[in-house]
Amino acid sequence: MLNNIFQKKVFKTDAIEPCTYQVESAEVVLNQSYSVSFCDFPGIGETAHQDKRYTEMYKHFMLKAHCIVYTFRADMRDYINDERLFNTFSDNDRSKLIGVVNFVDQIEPITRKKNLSAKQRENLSLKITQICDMFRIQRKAVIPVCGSTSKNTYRLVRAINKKICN
Ligand SMILES: Nc1nc2c(ncn2[C@@H]2O[C@H](COP(=O)(O)OP(=O)(O)OP(=O)(O)O)[C@@H](O)[C@H]2O)c(=O)[nH]1
Ligand SMILES: [Mg+2]
Repeated sequence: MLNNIFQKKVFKTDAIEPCTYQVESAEVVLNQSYSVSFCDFPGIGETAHQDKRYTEMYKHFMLKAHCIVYTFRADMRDYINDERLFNTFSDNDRSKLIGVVNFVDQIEPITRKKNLSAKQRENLSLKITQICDMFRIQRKAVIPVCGSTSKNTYRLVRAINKKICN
């Protein structure tokens, strides 16, 4: 997703193996006075031991961040790890949140077509409602994106821009 924003392979990705174990960041220098740091974090849910370490790490960085983009997957329905993590978020953390639903191309019923079918769009809308209700996020703060086709990347950039300019 971040690579789509940069239109460049800045952060490592892998089809099979987890590959982000530390925070990795890329700096965008806007001018002599301003720059924006984009950080990629390891994801939770691999092992309980890692989750404990990552939760501490998130807490530390979330204090400093101006915008937090939290990614859910459109094709997964187990939320236990997200729930556990969201319970640690303060109101201040929440005010910086943008929810992303990634992998929208993989939402059921999967087709290999470029655009989502009417049924996929309907299921995506239900998925977003479910996420908003479970995690108390406003619908306008949840953006469906597709990491493989860059769909909605621009919408995400605009939302990030709005958060960091506030
Ligand atoms: N089909 C599809 N593939 C995607 C999408 N977004 C990312 N991918 C692919 O999913 C794979 C995993 O992506 P990563 O960026 O390595 O995953 P990650 O969640 O950051 O995992 P860690 O870095 O290990 O925490 C890569 O092959 C991406 O190209 C998407 O929306 N649709
Ligand atoms: Mg990663």
